[in-house]
Formats: sequence, structure tokens, C-alpha cells
Amino acid sequence: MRFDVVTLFPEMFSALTQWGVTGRACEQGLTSVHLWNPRDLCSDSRKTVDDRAYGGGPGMVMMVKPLEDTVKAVKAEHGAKNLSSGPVCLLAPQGEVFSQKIAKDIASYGNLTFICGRYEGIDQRFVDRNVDLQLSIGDFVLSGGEIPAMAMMDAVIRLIPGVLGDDQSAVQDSFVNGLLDYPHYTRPEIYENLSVPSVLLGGHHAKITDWRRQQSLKLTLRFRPDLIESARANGLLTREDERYLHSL
Ligand code: 4FV
Repeated sequence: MRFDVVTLFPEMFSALTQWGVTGRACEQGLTSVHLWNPRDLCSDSRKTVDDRAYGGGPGMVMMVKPLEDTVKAVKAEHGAKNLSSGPVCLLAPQGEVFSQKIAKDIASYGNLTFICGRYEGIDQRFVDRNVDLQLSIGDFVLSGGEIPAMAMMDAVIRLIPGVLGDDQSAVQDSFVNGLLDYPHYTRPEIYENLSVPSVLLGGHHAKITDWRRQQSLKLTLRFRPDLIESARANGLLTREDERYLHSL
């Protein structure tokens, strides 16, 4: 999975490319992140990428040409490398709110170009002419699209085969089976008089699997009952699940 990212702050992405699971995935070539700064595509000496808003109002707006020239350069590189260009995705509050389902969809694209806005936003003519998809990280306003892009890239990179040590772990993540994750325990067996649930110490895998499923159902019903409804609607709940939920 190749990511191209258009951003005024490429240095920020070292948080994703230099550390942890995502950093190792970049090292191992299981994914690649290509950073493009629109300032590098500016022809004027002051490398101007923003200007005041028509109609007045506070703050600045990102100009269309530096961004459009950058997207052209990204697509030219794809062409030179015989890569088909995936969608151009703008991070913005008005976008579709990101989810595990969208992460799975993106992981199947092969490549995607993220546009990270700054200032009050981007000239709408750039959006109308270049953007295929808008995604939001949630209903709150940030100072840039970089952190949303990194969050989404992290969620997608985890789904790439071979990135997580045991491919199983991605399957058991929250939301992957439509439910919240079960609680996790590790040594010591007793901490401040609190012991690990005995079922986890018995080595009886079927019982452990059942306990974990019940915990996921109980926690999801308590903290995200909406997810129980959507899991039920998507046929993700077994009769045993329903019997257990009914017993709660
Ligand atoms: C945002 C979000 C977000 C809006 C103007 C950047 C800011 C500034 N992006 N999900 N929520 N973006 O707040 O994705 O340019």
C-alpha cells in the first residue's frame, strides 16, 4: 500500500514512519509514505501557498495552484512508475467519518493520496477539480489534516498482511468483528489483591474463547449499545450471543 501525502509539514509524519508497528512496516517495505510539500511547487520567491479569503473573514485560505501542481506531480510519478493513481482524499470536518470499515476499503486500494489542509481551509476550486473523497476523523476542528491522515494511515497499515506479527491480532481488534475488544491481562497473576480471571489461567481454549466473546458482548452493550444493533443487523451475532445478551 503506497501513500502520497500533500502537506506543508512533512516532518510531522516521522511520528508514523519512524516508530512502532507503522515504522517497521515502512522499513520492511510493506507500505511506503511519499511526502509532498506544495511550497516546493511554488514558482514565486516567497513560495506563497495561502492568501486572504474573498468576502473577508478571519484567517487565510490555501491557494488552488500550488496544491493542483502538487497533485499533478504526484500523478506524474505514479505514471512514471506504472502505478495506477488511487483516489485523492481530502481530510476535512465535512468528510465521511472514518471507521474500521473505511480502513478495510482503503487497504484494498493499493495507493491513495491524502491532502492535508491548514489555515481556514482550501480554495473550493481545488476540491471541485481534484478531490475524489473527503474523510473526517470526527466532529471537532483541528488546525490541520496531518494528524487525521496519520491516524487513518495507522489504521490501514495495521491491516496489511505481515505488518502485525501474528496476522490474527488484526482480526481480533475492536470493531473488526463489529464489537468492542475483550479485556486483556498479563503478569503478575495477582496485583494489589486483584487476580487475573481464573478462566484465563485454565488453558481451556474453548472456554477462554467463549469468555472473551461474552466479555466483548457485555462491554459493547454497556459502552456502545449502537454497535450491538449494527452487529445484529449485519448478522454478526450468533444465537448463543443473543442468549448471552438476553441473560444480562
Ligand atoms: C479535520 C477533521 C479538521 C479544518 C480546517 C484543518 C481542519 C483546517 N480533518 N477531520 N475533523 N481539519 O478539523 O479531518 O484546515
